[in-house]
Amino acid sequence: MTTYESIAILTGAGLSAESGLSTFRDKGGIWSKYRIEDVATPEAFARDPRTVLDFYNMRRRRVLDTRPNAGHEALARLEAGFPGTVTTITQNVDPLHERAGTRNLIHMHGEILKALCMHCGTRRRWEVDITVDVTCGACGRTGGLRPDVVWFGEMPYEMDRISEVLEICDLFLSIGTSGNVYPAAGFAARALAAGAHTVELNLEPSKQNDLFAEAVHGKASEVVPDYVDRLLGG
Ligand code: BJW
Repeated sequence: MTTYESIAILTGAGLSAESGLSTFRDKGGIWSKYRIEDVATPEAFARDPRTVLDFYNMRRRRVLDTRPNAGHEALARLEAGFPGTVTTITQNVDPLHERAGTRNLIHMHGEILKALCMHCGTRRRWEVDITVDVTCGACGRTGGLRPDVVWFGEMPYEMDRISEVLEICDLFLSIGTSGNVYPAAGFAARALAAGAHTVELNLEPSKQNDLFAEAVHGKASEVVPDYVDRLLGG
């Protein structure tokens, strides 16, 4: 296999599916049970905070004892064993990359195990339910805590750092994402324009299918370890 120096990895909900966490747009996925407009916009939170908090409280409880699968573990092995730079950009709000051992990680859509205070901007670890009457431990004000996740219409985290990573990567891997949500859905095109070899590892062809020089379709727990073995094996 070609020698690379800088690998950028974009991951999505399909990587965590085999750990038992639902994807969004597959049959039976989260958006088949909830309307985006009701639970995943700042307007929904302003209108009906209890419904939005209940939705994330349920999902937070679910991730607390969820374990990474062979796909997450293979990516952590790649970061540890690859002689160049590996940066993992995840759209997932779950903690499974870090539980597997990945360290150079960007949570572009935030983290469900953190709370954000809308009054003072403090982000802190948060593993219990958030309710409308919780007081922020940093500023002492009540009613401003929300899950630290990025809703539609909000700016994803660390976009400047992501741009730098996409600009210098020579291999771009897109794993377990349908390619429906921007700006992440535009990363393959940006990496390709910067000269990277682009690869999709997904259950099925994504919306960006034609931007990938190489594609392997199958379960993340199988195709990711195989691809990482190829990269580390030289
Ligand atoms: C497997 C598998 C297995 C299954 N193995 N694979 C037009 C109109 C209005 C708005 C817009 C517009 N065009 C663009 C926008 C902006 C909007 C957007 O993209 N809308 C689209 C719907 C059109 N985007 C935003 O608002 C974003 N912010 C923004 O753009 O700010 C301005 C800006 C401008 C320029 C630069 C920078 C910023 C914010 C988006 C926030 C998304 N938030 C969510 C919720 C987060 C919190 C939570 O978890 O609840 O993020 S939505 C949801 O979708 C979640 C995910 O991270 C995201 C992506 O989903 P993902 O990961 O791709 O999952 P699925 O389910 O779609 O796909 C799973 C895939 O896995 C499938 O392909 C399966 O086949 C596969 N799979 N099992 C391998 N075992």
